[in-house]
Amino acid sequence: TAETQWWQEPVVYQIYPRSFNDSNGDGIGDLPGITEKIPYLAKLGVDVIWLSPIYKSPNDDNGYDISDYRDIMHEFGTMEDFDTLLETAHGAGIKIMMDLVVNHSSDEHEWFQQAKTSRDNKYRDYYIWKDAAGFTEDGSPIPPNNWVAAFSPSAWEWEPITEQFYLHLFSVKQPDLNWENPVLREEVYELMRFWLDKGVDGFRMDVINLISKDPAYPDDPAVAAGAKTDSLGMAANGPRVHEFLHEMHEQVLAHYPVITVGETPHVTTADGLLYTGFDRGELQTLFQFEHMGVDANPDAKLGKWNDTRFKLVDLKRILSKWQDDLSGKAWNALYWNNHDQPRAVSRFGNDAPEHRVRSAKMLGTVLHFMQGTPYIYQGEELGMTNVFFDDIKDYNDIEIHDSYAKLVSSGTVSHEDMLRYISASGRDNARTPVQWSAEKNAGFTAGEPWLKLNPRYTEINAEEALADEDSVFYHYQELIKLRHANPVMINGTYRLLDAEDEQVYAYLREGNGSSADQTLLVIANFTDQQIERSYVQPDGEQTLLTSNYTDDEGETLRPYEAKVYLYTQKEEN
Ligand code: TEU
Ligand code: CA
Repeated sequence: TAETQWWQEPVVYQIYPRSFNDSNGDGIGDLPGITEKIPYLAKLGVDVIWLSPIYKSPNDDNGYDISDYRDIMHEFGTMEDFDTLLETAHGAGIKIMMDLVVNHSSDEHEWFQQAKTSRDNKYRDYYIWKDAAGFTEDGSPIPPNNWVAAFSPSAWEWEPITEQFYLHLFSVKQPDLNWENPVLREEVYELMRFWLDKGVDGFRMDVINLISKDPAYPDDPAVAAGAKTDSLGMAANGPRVHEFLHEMHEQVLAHYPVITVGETPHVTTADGLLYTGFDRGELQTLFQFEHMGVDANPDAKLGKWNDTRFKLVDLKRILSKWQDDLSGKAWNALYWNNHDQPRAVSRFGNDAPEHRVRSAKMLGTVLHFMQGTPYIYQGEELGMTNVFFDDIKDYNDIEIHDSYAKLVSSGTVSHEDMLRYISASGRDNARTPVQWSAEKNAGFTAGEPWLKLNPRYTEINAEEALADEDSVFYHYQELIKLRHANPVMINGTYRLLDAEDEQVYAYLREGNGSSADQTLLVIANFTDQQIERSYVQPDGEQTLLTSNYTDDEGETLRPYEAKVYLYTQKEEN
């Protein structure tokens, strides 16, 4: 529809608290550290913060393994610190979305501690238990199927007290919750109400499309063929997932003015419409992963581990499919990166000193003018870059270490190649601390940072960006202001131009409803070359709305040039 809803308007900023800002010198970012930076975020102009998990956790997967959903991770502070953060953010007109991680809990959660003690414990059915498929000659239990976990070899772990396996799609310390159990589902709804009643404004839902598993637990054919790095796809979009999400909506979400986004690997646009269709009563938006796979390794055994560059034609095809297929029916979440992905400027732009700022602005422009809710990942507004560590021990991420073990120790990939792949694709690229200044440790901490800084902080940091009117920061500030002032950025219909152009991403946004008299033409040169392009001009009076150069050379596009024209038609008499 042409009329948009309030939740379609905001720009969201993701914070990975561990790496954002350390207030007490223990080397770990924390809640008071975030509160300190609310003025910085207000200056940038974002409307909403998505906080990666801040709940109590043994940090096997940095907070994505929760041991108490109603308590704060002690490294991050106290519930009082959280209340102060929420109040300060609200005072600055910024909403807060929490990360809801309920496909699995930590094995240190009270529920699991109880569940594993006996088969008739009242929490037993909160998790997924299966008998061994049999026993080897030496008496080792054989798992119920061949699924591979994201962060360990098998998705099944033998639990010796009760002699059954439990399912964990991620690490052994992240047992999957059993959504077939209505009592578990009510626990989840209750904890959601707990945070909403506190005043939080919404949820980003971790791997929420994995919560319903096929009760037959069939083998993963790709694993059997020796061509798979994990079996998440086997659990994606399961038989009861829409029933569960609809129930969650009825029980909880419909009763609060919330913003929701589901993290949903392995979805097509057809699946996406089922999760986010305006009339479905499930989720508002989702993070699809197709464009994150655009530079995956052609060798399926290696999955995401690769260091070759994407092709622009593929990227345009994927993003345009999502724009077109959801148009008028559902709403996209737009992102170039997050805490699981390499840095956008290194991956899709060019992080060489002479191109970094220009290409980072170019990427921001391309994303913010598409239809959907733009997400900015901390440091993206500074043009932060990927990092290279030559010692594997300098990396912290459980996925990096697990993949290293799976691929290098088995002889599939050499140590040198894997280090290059990690530097191009690893999650720690996103997790090095935010670079606030050129001072020691980039002003992130007065102590020893939990993860090494990116050595480029002396040149790339917030203090420098705030002092330079041509910085990436001010371009993002402008993009957000433009969105707030131009409804066509929100409700205009997207149309890709020249799908086969390998160098330029160009598209139109054609006005609707309140913006019916407006058209946007977005043109972005993804290369370091000067090239010539011409486009059919839409009707109306032309103004240059934004550019990452100070002047306009018409059909000449300079390296990484990105510009947007607005065409306004005079009212008819
Ligand atoms: O990520 C889910 C997910 O699909 C990951 O496997 C992701 O694809 C991978 O990290 C990219 O290489 C979510 C969280 O965002 C991630 O941080 C957690 O580790 C994971 O769930 C488990 O909670
Ligand atoms: Ca701290």
